[in-house]
Amino acid sequence: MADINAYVQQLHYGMRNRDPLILGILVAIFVGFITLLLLIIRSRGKNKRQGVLLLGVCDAGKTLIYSQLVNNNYKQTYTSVTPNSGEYVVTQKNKKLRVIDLPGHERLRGQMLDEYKTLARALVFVIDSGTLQKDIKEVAEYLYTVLSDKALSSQAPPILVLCNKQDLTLAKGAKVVRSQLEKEINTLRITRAASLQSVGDTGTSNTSFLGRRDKDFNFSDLKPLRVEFAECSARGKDKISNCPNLEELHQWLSNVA
Ligand SMILES: Nc1nc2c(ncn2[C@@H]2O[C@H](COP(=O)(O)OP(=O)(O)OP(=O)(O)O)[C@@H](O)[C@H]2O)c(=O)[nH]1
Ligand SMILES: *[C@@H]1O[C@H](CO)[C@@H](O)[C@H](O)[C@H]1NC(C)=O
Ligand SMILES: *[C@@H]1O[C@H](CO)[C@@H](O)[C@H](O)[C@H]1NC(C)=O
Ligand SMILES: [Mg+2]
Repeated sequence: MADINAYVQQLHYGMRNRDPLILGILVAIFVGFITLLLLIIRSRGKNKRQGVLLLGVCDAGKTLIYSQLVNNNYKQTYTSVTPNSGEYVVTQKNKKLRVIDLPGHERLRGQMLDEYKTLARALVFVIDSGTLQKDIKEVAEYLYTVLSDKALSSQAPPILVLCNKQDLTLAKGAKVVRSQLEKEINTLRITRAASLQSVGDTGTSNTSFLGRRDKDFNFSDLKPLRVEFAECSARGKDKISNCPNLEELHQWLSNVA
């Protein structure tokens, strides 16, 4: 009993003696705690963007892909005039993404992209691989617009060029699509740069040249932007052919989630 009393007294004495030290430790812990809290809040803010934008020209298959991803069903689609937005859950990571299907109509897509780009965590640029030959100009111009968008390139969302409609017999594979797009964008960037010069670029729009000036255009040279390619068929299920369905897209989405 006496032992304990002595011990408690000793403890009291020691405490009083170490008061400044303990205060210092408490302040340090407090400051560390606040810093940690701020860091957590900041990283939360960065991860807030959940939007996966489905982009592409008319009839590429965006709405059908959206329907497969969000509602898990196949349905008849019609030219969209309004965006669709729905939840997609990446089960392996227990994370949610918001898939946003934007209309591809020439008159709407620019304004829609401006409206939704701040939400973009990732972009999926959908291509009709069956009619690319015919549509290459329009497709390349839209992709060029997306890739050279200042706000987007500062956010640097990962981009997937999705070569849809692989079930069609004349569909081009991802490799061919990539090289055709590179060729088309290569000429496009020259004509765009030239037209800006002839207009007498006012200097307000510091034209950023896509890729490297000393080389032909290559998707690998887009520095902060990472552009990948994949194949899919939004209609793959009812075909006997062993063309890919949406597996590559699911895999990519789980990587960016
Ligand atoms: N064969 C085939 N047809 C497809 C595939 N994906 C979409 N389609 C068809 O292509 C047409 C256009 O598909 P949508 O999903 O409406 O195209 P969209 O990109 O939403 O077009 P907009 O809304 O006008 O921008 C529809 O008739 C679809 O059934 C595919 O993988 N294979
Ligand atoms: C933008 O313009 C400045 C000076 O006008 C130049 O130094 C810079 O390299 C330009 N940036 C790009 C991306 O061309
Ligand atoms: C594009 O760049 C990559 C990596 O630098 C290279 O492997 C590929 O061959 C290039 N493509 C063309 C068409 O030059
Ligand atoms: Mg649509």
